[in-house]
Amino acid sequence: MTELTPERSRRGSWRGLRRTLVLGLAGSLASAGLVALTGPSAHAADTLGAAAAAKGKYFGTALSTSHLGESQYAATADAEFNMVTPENEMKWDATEPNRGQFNFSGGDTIFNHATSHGMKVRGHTLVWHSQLPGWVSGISSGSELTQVMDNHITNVMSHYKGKIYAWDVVNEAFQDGSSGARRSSPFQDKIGNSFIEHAFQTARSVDSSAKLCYNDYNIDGVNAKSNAVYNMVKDFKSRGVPIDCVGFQGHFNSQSPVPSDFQSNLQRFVDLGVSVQITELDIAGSGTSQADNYAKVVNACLAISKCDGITVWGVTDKYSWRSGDTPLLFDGNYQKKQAYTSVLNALNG
Ligand code: 9MR
Repeated sequence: MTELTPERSRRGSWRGLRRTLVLGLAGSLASAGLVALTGPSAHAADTLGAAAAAKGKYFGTALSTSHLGESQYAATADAEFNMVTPENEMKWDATEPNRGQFNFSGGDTIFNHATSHGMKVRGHTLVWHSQLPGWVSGISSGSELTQVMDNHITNVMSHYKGKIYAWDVVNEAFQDGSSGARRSSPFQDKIGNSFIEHAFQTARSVDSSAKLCYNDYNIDGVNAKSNAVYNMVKDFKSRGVPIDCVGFQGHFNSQSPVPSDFQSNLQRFVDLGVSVQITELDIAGSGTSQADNYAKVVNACLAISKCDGITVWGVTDKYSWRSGDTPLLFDGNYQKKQAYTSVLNALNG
């Protein structure tokens, strides 16, 4: 029960007086036809998830089972975010370490934690050349690998059927640099270009309720790699290959800063008929420059109605995959950084 201290009481009566004055003034202006009388202005949300939700978006984090037992880690995640991506637990090496033997223990731990705290889950990731068990890369026949890929997608998606907000169906299939070519991978090399659309078709047939995303990094501005992804999405849309979203990972540092054409690049993908999501945001740096860069990303997403939301790639700097860059919103002691305030203000703006 809240005690009414003299201080609270004073603030209370000042608030009451101020409210009377403001309403009185607004009422006179309204009757004079000078302003429209609207309801009380919305209270600014005080968590990232709530602020994003007020704008029709989500704000998520990657979570790892390695740290869930640390109370501040879990408490910070639970308080601030409304979407979760398992950082490693739904990848191939975790879910099918041996052929046909599926293991959902880590994925389920993250899924259950998230959903029991009111957060949704992005599935990450079904087909990726990395964190891929040796038995998969050892398959030499394209038709056998296609069957194995289909079986993997089918089992993992069936386990979570109807419960996942969006799946990163295929991750990082294009090369960096100026070629715009597909990256060499077991899937690309043995199945060929068709592996991506095949994966999306299988995914749709297993769980039609999840949004299906293609996810990649270094595609945040217009460049050869993002052009290649753009052309793939355009082609998929023209041929009816099921794709709903493109994930822009958003790993930024001084060599790859937030590009000035970030928003227009997102927009050109939206114009193809997909939504866009910022899926693994982290920005190297500190202080005002880091905070400003975060605000740029948030403002770009806010400006695009079909930008579904933003996920940062971890809760605290100390557990970031690149902790030396201090790229996240909470420091190693779970204190809110300047970047946190900048994101919250942008979301509330
Ligand atoms: O953050 C993840 C880290 O814990 C893993 O060791 C690493 C292994 O590849 O993957 C990291 O997450 C990656 C994500 O799954 C895909 N995009 C790049 C991310 C950072 O490497």
